[in-house]
Amino acid sequence: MASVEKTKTVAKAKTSTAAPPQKRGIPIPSPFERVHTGPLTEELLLEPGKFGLGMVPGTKQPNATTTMACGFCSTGCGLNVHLADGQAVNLTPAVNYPVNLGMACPKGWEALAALPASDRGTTPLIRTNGKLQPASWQAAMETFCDSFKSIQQKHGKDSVAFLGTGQLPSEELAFLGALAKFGMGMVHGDGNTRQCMATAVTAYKQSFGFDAPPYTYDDFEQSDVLVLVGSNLCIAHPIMWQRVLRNKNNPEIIVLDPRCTETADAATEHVALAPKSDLALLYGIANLLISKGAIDQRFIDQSTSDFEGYQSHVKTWTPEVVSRVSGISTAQLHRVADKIAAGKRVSFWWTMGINQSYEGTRAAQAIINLALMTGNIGRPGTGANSITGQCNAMGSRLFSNTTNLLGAHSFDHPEHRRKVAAVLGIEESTIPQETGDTYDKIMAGIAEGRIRGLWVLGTNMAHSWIHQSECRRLLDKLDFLVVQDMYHSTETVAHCDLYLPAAGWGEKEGTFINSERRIGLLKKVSRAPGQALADFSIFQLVANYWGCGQMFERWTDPEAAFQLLKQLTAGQPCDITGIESYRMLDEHGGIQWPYPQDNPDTGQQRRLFADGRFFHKDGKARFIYDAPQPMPEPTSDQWPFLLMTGRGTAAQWHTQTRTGKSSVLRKLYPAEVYVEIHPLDAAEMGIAPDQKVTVLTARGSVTANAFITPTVNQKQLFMPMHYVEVNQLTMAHFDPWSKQPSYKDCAAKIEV
Ligand SMILES: Nc1nc2c(c(=O)[nH]1)N[C@H]1C(S)=C(S)[C@@H](COP(=O)(O)OP(=O)(O)OC[C@H]3O[C@@H](n4cnc5c(=O)[nH]c(N)nc54)[C@H](O)[C@@H]3O)O[C@H]1N2
Ligand SMILES: Nc1nc2c(c(=O)[nH]1)N[C@H]1C(S)=C(S)[C@@H](COP(=O)(O)OP(=O)(O)OC[C@H]3O[C@@H](n4cnc5c(=O)[nH]c(N)nc54)[C@H](O)[C@@H]3O)O[C@H]1N2
Ligand code: SF4
Ligand SMILES: [Mo]
Repeated sequence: MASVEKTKTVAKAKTSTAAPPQKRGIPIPSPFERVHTGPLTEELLLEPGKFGLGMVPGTKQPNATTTMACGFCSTGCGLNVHLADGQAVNLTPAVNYPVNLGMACPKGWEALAALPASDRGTTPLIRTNGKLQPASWQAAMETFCDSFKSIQQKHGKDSVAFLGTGQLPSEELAFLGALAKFGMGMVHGDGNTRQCMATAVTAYKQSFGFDAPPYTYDDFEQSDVLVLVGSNLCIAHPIMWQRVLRNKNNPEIIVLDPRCTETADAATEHVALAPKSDLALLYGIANLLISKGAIDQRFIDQSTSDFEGYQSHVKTWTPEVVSRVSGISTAQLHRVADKIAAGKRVSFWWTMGINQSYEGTRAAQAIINLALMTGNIGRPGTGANSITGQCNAMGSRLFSNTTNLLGAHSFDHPEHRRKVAAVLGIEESTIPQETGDTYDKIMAGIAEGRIRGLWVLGTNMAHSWIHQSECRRLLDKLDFLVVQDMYHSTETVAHCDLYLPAAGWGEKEGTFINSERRIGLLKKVSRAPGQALADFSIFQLVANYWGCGQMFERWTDPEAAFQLLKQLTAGQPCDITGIESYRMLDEHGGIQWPYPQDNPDTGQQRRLFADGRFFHKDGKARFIYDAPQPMPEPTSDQWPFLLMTGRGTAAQWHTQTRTGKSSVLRKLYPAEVYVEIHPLDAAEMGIAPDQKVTVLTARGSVTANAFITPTVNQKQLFMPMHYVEVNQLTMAHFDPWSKQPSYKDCAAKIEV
C-alpha cells in the first residue's frame, strides 16, 4: 500500500512545485510560498531547491529587508532581516515594530549565528549496533511508524507519548498535537511549557475563568508603581526592561526576589524575601492594604467574588508573623503596602520565581488578588501580569493540543470535540475524551512501564528536566525514543533511537504569540542544511507514512493551518477570526488577541478586562487562597544551603544549543559552570574567588567555580540553568495544581 501511495504523491508534488522563477540555479519561491503542496517523498527531498529561499513578501525582491519575530524569548521583538539573493545575511532590530521600537538584546542580534553550525542535523539518524547512523527519510519514517505501531499493538495506544515545546510556531504545535492525538491515537502529550508557564495558566483559569494575561507592553510605560515578583527582567526580558526605562512617571519599582539581581539593583525598593516566603508575604501585604483602607470596594463588589473569605484568610498574616517567615522588616512591609496604596496605576508582574514553586499557583493568585482588591486591572498601567518565557509559550497555551483541546477547548467537553472535529474535517471519534497526562506524569508513566515510546521535539530534556539522572535513566528505559531537533549533538539526542533533523527559526514559516498576546510572523529567510525539514513538513511525512495523511489534507502549509487555528478560536476569548492572512499580520506589526471578525478593536495596543467583566459564567473574578506549605526539602545542619537556579546572562538561552554557536555571545558569559556564594560564607569556608568547589544535594554533586558575590544572601546559593550539570542537583517536586517543577528550592552543601 505504501508504495502505491508514494508514486501518487510524487507526481502530485512535482506538478504543484513546477517552474518556480530561477536565480543562480536556486528556485526562488513566491511570497509565502508553500513549503510544498503534497506529501513529501524521498525523491522530492533530494531534489535541490524545492524548499527554496525566502523573499520579501509583497516586493518580489530577493535583495531587501523583511521583518519577522525573534525566535528566543517571549518578548517577541521584530527583527529586520536583510537578504541577498533571498538568503539572510544580517539583521537589525525593527524600528517600527510596536514591541521593541528599534531595540534588541544580544540574542536577537546574534539570532542568525545559530543556523550554519557544524552540528546541524542534515540527515535522519537511526541507531544501529548502538550507534546513530545516517539514514534516508524513507527509512527513518518506516522505522518511526513501525516502532511506535508495534509498541501500541503490544501495550495499548496510550503507551506512546510526545513532548513538545514553546519554541515551535503555533501552526506546527497544533499539527503535532492533532497528528499525535487524532491521527496516531496518542492520549498523552505535553511540553516544556509545563516547566515554565503551567502555573500562570492554572492560576488565570481558576481566577479569571480563562488563561488570559491581560496586559499590553505599553503598561510598562504607563504605571506609576511596578511590582516585579520573582522576575529578573533585565536578564530574562531585556527589551521589556527597556520599556520600563521609557516610563516617564518616575515610577516606583518594587522587586521581590531573594537575590539582589540586576533588576533588583535597578529598583527603587528591593524586597529580599526568604525563598518561597512569597505566599505569606503577599497575604501580609493584602492584610495591610485592607487595614489601611487601600482597597477598591466598588470594583470588588462589581467584579469579584469571595473577597470576604479572603479578608478573613489574610487576617492572621500580621506584619509580625510575615516578618518572621520572610525575613523582611515590618517597616519595609508597611513601606511596600504604602507605595502600592499610593499608586494610581499599579502593575504586578511575575515570572519563574513564582511559577516554579511547589505552591506557585496559589502564589500567582495572591498576586492576582492584590490587583483585584485594589482595582488595578483593565486600566492603562495596571494588571496582574504573568510574563511568559519562550517565543511561543503563549501559542502552545492555546494550540498545543496537550492538556487543552485545540483552541483552549476541553477534551472532556462534547460540544468542544464536535467543534474541533468540524473545523478540521475529521471524525469526532478520533478525539480523545480524556485530558491526558502532564509532563511529570508522563515521566512517571515511563518509570512504571506504562509509557514505552516517546517523541521529543524542540526541547532538550536530558539537560533541562528536573532531577537529571532520573530523567536520563527513564529516557534509556524507553523501548523507542525519537528526538526531532535542529542539532544532532544535544544531550537528549544522545539517548535516542531515531533522530530527525529539523529546520529552525528563520528556515520556515509560521506564527508566534508573545507575552502581550501579540501574534507575530516568522519567515523563511534561510535554507535549512542538507535534508533537514521544517517540523511542519516532518509532520506531513509522518502522517503519510502512518497512514492517516487523509485526515490532514487541510494542513497543506503553515498559512492554511493558520486559517484552521483561526476558525478554532471562533467564539472563544482568544477569538482571532478577524485576522485575514499572514500578510495582514505582516502589515500590522503583529496583532494581539482577541481580534474577532465582528467589530474588532483595531488599535495597536490592547488590554483585557476594561469592562470589569471576567470569563467565569457570572462575569466575576475569584479570590483564591490557601495556607502556605512548608518547603519540601528545607535546609538542615547536614544541608545548610538553599540552592536556587535560573537565568544567568542575557546572552545565554536555556541549554545553549543555539546561543552557544555565536562567538560574540560566548564572550559575554563564563564558559564553565559557577555557583554564586555570599562573601561571608566563602570566608567562613576559606573559599577564594573562582576556586573549584563541589556543590552537593541528595541527588548528586557538581564541581563549579565559586563566584563570591553578595547578590545571594548568606546560606543561599544560585546556579544558572544554562550549564548541563545544574539539574543533577535539583529535586523533582511540583505544584499540586499546575504540576510545574519547583526548580528554585532544594537543600545543598558545599565541599571545598
Ligand atoms: N537570557 C535569557 N532570557 C530568557 C531565557 C533564557 O534562558 N535566557 N529564558 C526565557 C524563559 S523560557 C523564561 S521562563 C524566562 C524566565 O525569566 P525569569 O523568571 O525572570 O528568570 P529566572 O532567573 O528563572 O527567575 C527569576 C528570579 O526568580 C528568583 N527567585 C528564586 N526563588 C524565588 C522565590 O522563592 N521568590 C521570588 N520572589 N523569587 C525567587 C531568582 O532569584 C531569579 O532572579 O526567561 C526567558 N528569557
Ligand atoms: N534548574 C533549572 N532548570 C530549568 C529552569 C530553571 O529555571 N532552572 N527553567 C525551565 C524552563 S522555564 C524552561 S522553558 C526549560 C527550557 O528547556 P529546554 O526546552 O530543554 O531548552 P532549550 O535549550 O531551549 O531546548 C530547545 C531545543 O529545541 C531545539 N530547537 C530549536 N528550534 C527548533 C525547531 O524549530 N524545531 C525543533 N524540532 N527543534 C528546535 C534546540 O536545538 C534545543 O535542543 O528549562 C527548564 N529547566
Ligand atoms: S528580548 Fe527576547 S525577543 Fe527581543 S531580541 Fe532579545 S531574545 Fe529576542
Ligand atoms: Mo521557560
